[in-house]
Amino acid sequence: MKNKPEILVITEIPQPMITTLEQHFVVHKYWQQDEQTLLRDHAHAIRGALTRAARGISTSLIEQLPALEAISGFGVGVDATDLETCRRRGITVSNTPNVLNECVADTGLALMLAVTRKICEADRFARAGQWEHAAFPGAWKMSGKRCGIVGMGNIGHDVARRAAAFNMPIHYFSPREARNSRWQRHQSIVDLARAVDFLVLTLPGGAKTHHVINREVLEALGPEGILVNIARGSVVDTDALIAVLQEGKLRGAGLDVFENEPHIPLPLRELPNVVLLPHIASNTAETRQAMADLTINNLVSYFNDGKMLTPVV
Ligand code: 8YV
Repeated sequence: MKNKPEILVITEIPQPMITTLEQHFVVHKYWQQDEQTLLRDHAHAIRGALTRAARGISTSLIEQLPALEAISGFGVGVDATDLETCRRRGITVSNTPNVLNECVADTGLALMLAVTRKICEADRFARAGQWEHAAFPGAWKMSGKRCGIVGMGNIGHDVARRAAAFNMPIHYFSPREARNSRWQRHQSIVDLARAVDFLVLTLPGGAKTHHVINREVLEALGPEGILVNIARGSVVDTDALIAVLQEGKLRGAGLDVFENEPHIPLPLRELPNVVLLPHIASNTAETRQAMADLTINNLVSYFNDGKMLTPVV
């Protein structure tokens, strides 16, 4: 193809994605190059960008790319990119909705089970040969307990359907009504936390939801409550979470996301009743392939037909 559009790939992505992108675009690898040289030589020609959802693209970089028209995000979250600036500049932004719902919801259920049944602790116990000396202390039952979901979007619905199969009554807090009228909606997150045993977070990140899971919510969830975060680290006040866990005011937590990824505070890593994952909810071969295809197809579609397939802005 003549005159391939130039794009900037912000974060390291798998080589097969680069190979496919290079069939359609001139690809600049931001993470591999000296920023000043790259911007001096190519800033005026770069029309597209590709980034991971959790990383986004900084406002200062957007401002240094005067020809930028389209940003394709690998992931569903768009909280790490300044959408207002994009709107003002007329830059189209897309994400990869829906293709990851099932895997993210599966991870939510995996964390709920792992914390309540102490799966990771039991695994450490078995590996260490401790079973030869003593029986593993008991855990707790999950089936039939009340499941609370914060953010009843598509992922929230998939968590609810799975939890319902465990005979768990479904409660939720969300700006929009759930598709199932048997699920009970609450007026605030604190009310929801008071009414449930599990609080599963599937709400978007960003300024509006920053630290909505605060000490008051965690204390309302109570000493038999379990927090599961498969949303964004920013929605939880991590210091408050650590404090309530240390004070025995919460039974446990299952966390796939953190405020300052990839750094996880030492006190969290030292708590036995916490299961920690390195942001892997969507990380299966099948889902990552679907996300990669959609991320690339959004850019190809924009530059061929003037429209992204799944635009957010
Ligand atoms: C990905 C995510 O792990 O979809 C999102 O918003 O955070 C995740 O699915 C991430 O985008 C890949 O780095």
